[in-house]
Formats: sequence, structure tokens, C-alpha cells
Amino acid sequence: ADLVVIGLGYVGLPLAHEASRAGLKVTGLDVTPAVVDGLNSGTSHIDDLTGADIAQMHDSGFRATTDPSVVGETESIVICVPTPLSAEGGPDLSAVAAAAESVAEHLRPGTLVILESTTYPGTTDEFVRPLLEKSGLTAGTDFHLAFSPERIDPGNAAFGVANTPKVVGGLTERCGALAATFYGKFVHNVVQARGTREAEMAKLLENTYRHVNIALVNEMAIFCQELGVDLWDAIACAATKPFGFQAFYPGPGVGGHCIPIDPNYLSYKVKTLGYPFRFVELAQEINARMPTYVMQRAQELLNESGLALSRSNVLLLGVTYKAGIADQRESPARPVARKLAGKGAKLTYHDPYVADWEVNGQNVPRATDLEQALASADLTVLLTDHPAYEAKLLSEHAKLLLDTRGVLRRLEGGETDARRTTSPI
Ligand code: SAJ
Repeated sequence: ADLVVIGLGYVGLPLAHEASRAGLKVTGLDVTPAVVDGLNSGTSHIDDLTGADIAQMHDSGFRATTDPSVVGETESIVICVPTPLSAEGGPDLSAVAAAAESVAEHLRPGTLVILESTTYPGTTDEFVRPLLEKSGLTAGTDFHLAFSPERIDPGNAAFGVANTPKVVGGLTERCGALAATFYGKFVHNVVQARGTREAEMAKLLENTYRHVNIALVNEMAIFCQELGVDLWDAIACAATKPFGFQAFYPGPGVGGHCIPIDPNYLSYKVKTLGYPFRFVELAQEINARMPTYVMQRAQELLNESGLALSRSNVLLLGVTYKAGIADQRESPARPVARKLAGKGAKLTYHDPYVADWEVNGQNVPRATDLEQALASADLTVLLTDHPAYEAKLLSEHAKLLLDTRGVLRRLEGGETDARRTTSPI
């Protein structure tokens, strides 16, 4: 095979797909038999690829396996295994270690090995390299080693593997050049970092930047409410600045498997130097406070209508971590639901992507008729702005709406029916 991709999830599979489309013969390696069998029978287990995409890969010679010896029959290996948060707050590198060790058993001279899993600066040089050198081969001379951060944005139809610039950093200049040439076969724009640490850090900078700026507007949302400032309007005004401003929006919290997680890898590594990475700790604290704030806003809205949160029927709209996808990882919906239920609210939920949903071990009744659910709920809390939740529909049918994603702002002129209290977070 021209390429072995280790880890066939939302990162590895799109990479394998794009390389296949470019004519590379790709073999996928995964430790989960169900994933391997599914792919070999032509089904996709990730939202961003269809069965047809998998069939197309097979036409280019793609096959999946659990047998690590395939590593000995290829010139390039990309490791895309998960690095979840460990108990100590850093990346759990056990999957990376397992992948590196299985590579070391079969590694042949001249092979290019690239790590894509998100981790702290220094991981490739200090952690992965020694594991690979158990093969008896020396990194940088007998085989080549690089890091390249994944930039998959789940559900993003505009940007995929081929048209998202790819940063690569090599253990040596030559490793970096070989990695750049490899990606250049199927990625339009490849950017060479100075080394593996710069490439590792670029990813953490990207996501920490997002995390901290979301926390900034979240903290602003809380005091703007009391100042009588429409923060959403202020953001729209600030966004007219044609340079130097990127809009972020307040929300019920920050979900996903990257933004709330990746900055921890940096603060974890910085802490080993003996001091905290204060921006990340503050951002984490503010973002984690948002579900409580949502509950307080819900209470206020109901009280303004003479109702109490306890015994009120509250409809939650959208429980995934972001619009348009089914992924619930780190979604703030569950913490919000726990706090509302804790105040005695009777919850129902609606989400086109989620068929059943439990909170505190109890199933939350699922609304299927959206208009009817909006009309019968004392309060509707919109948590994820799925396309189905059109501003007009909400404005016409919701009695009371806490709109944590500013959907109602998308109404022409932003006007809403005065009878119904609709409030952004
Ligand atoms: N969010 C806000 N306000 C904002 C933007 C996002 O509250 O202004 C929330 C979202 O609702 C979501 C969370 O933050 O719960 C993360 O949002 P996200 O748009 O960053 O979504 P991810 O984590 O799926 O994708 C991100 C990528 N997103 C974009 O660049 C738009 C990117 O940071 C990485 O490529 C990817 O994570 C990754 O894999 O690191």
C-alpha cells in the first residue's frame, strides 16, 4: 500500500478517503473489528462520509484490517488515533503508544511515519520517537518522522482534507520535506513548520484561541444582560470591522471533542514547568459556568410571566454539541437539563439527530411534533441551532423562548412578536 492510516475515525477516515481519491492505494488499520468489518462491507460510521464514499475507496484498492503487519508493506504511515483527556488533565497517550509499538514491530527502513493526534508540544520527539526506535531503526536517518495536526471540522461542507491548508513539522528538515511531499499528493496547500513542536503547538494555539474567545463573549453575555446591552447586536456591529476582529458568539457552554479538551494539553504541559496557564483555566471556569447561567435566565423569564421553574414544562431544542451534526460529546445540554430538572422543571427535548436522551439516568420524553411542542411548553430553551429551528417557526409558536444561540436575530430586522418574551442568552 502507498499509505497505512492507523485509526479510522472522524480524522483517519476522511484522510484515507482523500488519499484514495488522489489514487493512492490505502490500507486502514484499526483495533476495533466492528469498524473494520463495517468499512469492508461498505458502510460508513462517520457523518462526513457516505457509503458511496466508502465504495469509491474500495474501487481505489482501500481495505481495512486489524492486522498491524500491514505496516511492513507501505512507505507512509499516518497515526490518527484518539488522545482523550487523561485523569491528570493531559492527553491520554495510550492509543498513540499502542499504535507506535505496533508500527515498531514491523517498521521497514525508509518509511515515513506521521502523527496527527492532538497532543502537547514535544510528544512526537520525546514520546513517539523512542517507541518507534524500538524497531532498531533510527528516526531521521533509517526512517522519517513528522507531526501534522488534523483540522477536520465535523459537518463543515466547505472545508475538507483537500482544501484545508496542512501544517507539517519534521524531526529533521528532510523528514519535514518528505511529509510535505506526501501530503502534497492530495492536499492543495501544505505549510512547513520549523519542526514537530511548532506543528504541535500550532494546533493547540488554534483551538485555545477559539476556546478563550468563546469564554470572553460568554462572560460578556452575563454582565451585558444586567447592563441592558444586547451583546448580539454589539457583536454584529463589531464584526463590521473589516480587519482584526473575528466574531464569536455566547452560548450555553462549549462542547465537542476539541475546543473544551485541547487547551488542557497545553496547560498540562505548562504546569510541568511549575506555573499555570491562566487563560485556559479562566476560560474553562467561565464556559463551565454557562449551564448555571442558562438555568438562571430560564428562571427569570418564567418569573416575569408569573411562573415558577418548578413544575413548568420546559422544552429543550437541540442536545448535540453544535448545529447540523449528531455528536453529543461534551455537549452542554445535559448539564443544563440537570440544573433545570434539579429545580423541578418537567423536561421534554427535541433533536432531529438524537432518538433517545437520558439525564440523571432517566429518559427524557422526546417531542416529535415541533409546533405542538413549542405551543405546549411553558418555556422553550434553544440550545443547538439545528437548521430545523427556523426563526420564523420559533417566533410564531413558542410561548416563551430562551434563545441561547441568537437564532431569532436572523429574523428580518430582528423584530420579534412583543407578546412573546424571547431572550438571547
Ligand atoms: N461555540 C460557541 N461560540 C462560538 C463558536 C463555537 O459557543 O462562537 C461552541 C459550539 O457551539 C461548540 C463548541 O463551541 O459547542 C466548539 O465549536 P467549534 O465550531 O469549534 O466546533 P468543533 O469542535 O467541531 O470544530 C473545531 C473546528 N472548528 C472550526 O474551526 C470552526 C476547529 O477548531 C478544529 O478543526 C476542530 O474543532 C478540531 O478537530 O480541533
